[in-house]
Amino acid sequence: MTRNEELFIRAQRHIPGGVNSPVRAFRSVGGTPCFFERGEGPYVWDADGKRYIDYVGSWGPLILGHAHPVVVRAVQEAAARGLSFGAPTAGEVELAEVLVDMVPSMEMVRLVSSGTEATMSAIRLARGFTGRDALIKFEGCYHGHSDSLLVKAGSGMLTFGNPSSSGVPADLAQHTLVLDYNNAQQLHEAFAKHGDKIACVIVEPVAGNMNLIAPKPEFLKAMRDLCTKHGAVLIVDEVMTGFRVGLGSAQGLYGIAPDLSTFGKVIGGGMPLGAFGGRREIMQKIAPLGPVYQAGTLSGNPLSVAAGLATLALIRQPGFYAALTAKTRRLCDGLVAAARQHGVKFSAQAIGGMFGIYFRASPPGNYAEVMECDKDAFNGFFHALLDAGYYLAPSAFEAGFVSAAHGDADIDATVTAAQAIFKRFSAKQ
Ligand code: KE4
Repeated sequence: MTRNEELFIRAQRHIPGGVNSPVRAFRSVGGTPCFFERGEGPYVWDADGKRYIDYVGSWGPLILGHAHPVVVRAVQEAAARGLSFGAPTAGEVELAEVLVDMVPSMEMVRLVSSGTEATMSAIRLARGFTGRDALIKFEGCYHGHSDSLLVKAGSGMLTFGNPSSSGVPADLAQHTLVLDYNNAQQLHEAFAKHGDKIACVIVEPVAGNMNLIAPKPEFLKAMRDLCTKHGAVLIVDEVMTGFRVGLGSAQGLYGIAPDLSTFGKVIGGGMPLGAFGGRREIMQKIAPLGPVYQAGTLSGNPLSVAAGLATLALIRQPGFYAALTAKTRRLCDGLVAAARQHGVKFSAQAIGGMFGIYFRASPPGNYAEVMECDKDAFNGFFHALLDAGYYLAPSAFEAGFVSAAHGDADIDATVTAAQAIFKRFSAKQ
């Protein structure tokens, strides 16, 4: 029995599914999850001492790679001054100033401890600001696990949603309308029918939780125009895309001006940190200034703030995103060429430092097309790469991430390993 297997057996005794977040359990791909013990740069080592080149990076935060010395030192120095105060600190002021400077649409910002808290708070704020209850989200998009967001599409077109999780009250889910991603026409119809009830639209500006789906320009534009016309709040959820797809995040890349934005992952550099922010007239509704309550014991935690400030300083260095994007494209182009060489139906795309790989002839444009991807082929590919020492997200419905620490040699080794796997695939076809 391997140490990973032993740890997984022990873990399942006292932790539901043996994990503290479901996707880690490998249920989508099968097998025993990796228990990691150490990370450095693009590499992680599991409990059996096996090294992997990591393309998950803790689901996006580790844009600098694992254990970046500047980030680690910042956290160590902060820790030596005290772990938490439950009182304001200068670091939080500095981070707020940096975030407002890096995100032109944000005039004010509130720090929290996770992406879920950021989106949950932003939705409550939009409802408090507008006095309305309804919200629009899109099928396949994930914005964390607050109740109003664990909702699946209603039975009829443009009918309000039903819970997608046990424990979510139906009379809460009924305020959520779930539309198709990239379907501008449906957005127009939804606002025509419900416009005066809609508090907000929340969107992943690049979808990364149903694999990677690029937005259609007309989709984002329709969203912005309709929210403006009907007085709804546009929440752009940048928890995954924030400072991942570019220095200006997705809103800078696609030129969309949110009313509120949510952040997480990269801004904490691997430490627990989220944020929501936007127009001053909206943010002033948040307690203690306004009537919308929101709070958190560890909000703005000094160690998370130190990691965030160190990370955001390093990603602002000239050429950072050009290099990161080039590496991510090198990976995708190499994988596509290798698959084509062996006649395997496969496609891939890169947006900044995130990528999608698909066992489908071309990248999907919405949830229904994602479902056409060959999940079994992905699972076989995942495990073959894992055995060879390359760690992809353990689900066909997740995006992948490259860090600044990945070198061309790491990327090329990954492509070479994939080539051998595609060769075996084609031999079986
Ligand atoms: P957290 O509460 O997990 O920090 O953030 C929730 C969230 C919000 N918005 C977007 C766009 C997100 O991608 C996420 C979380 N992403 C998942 C990755 N699929 C986190 C991984 C997990 O759930 O373990």
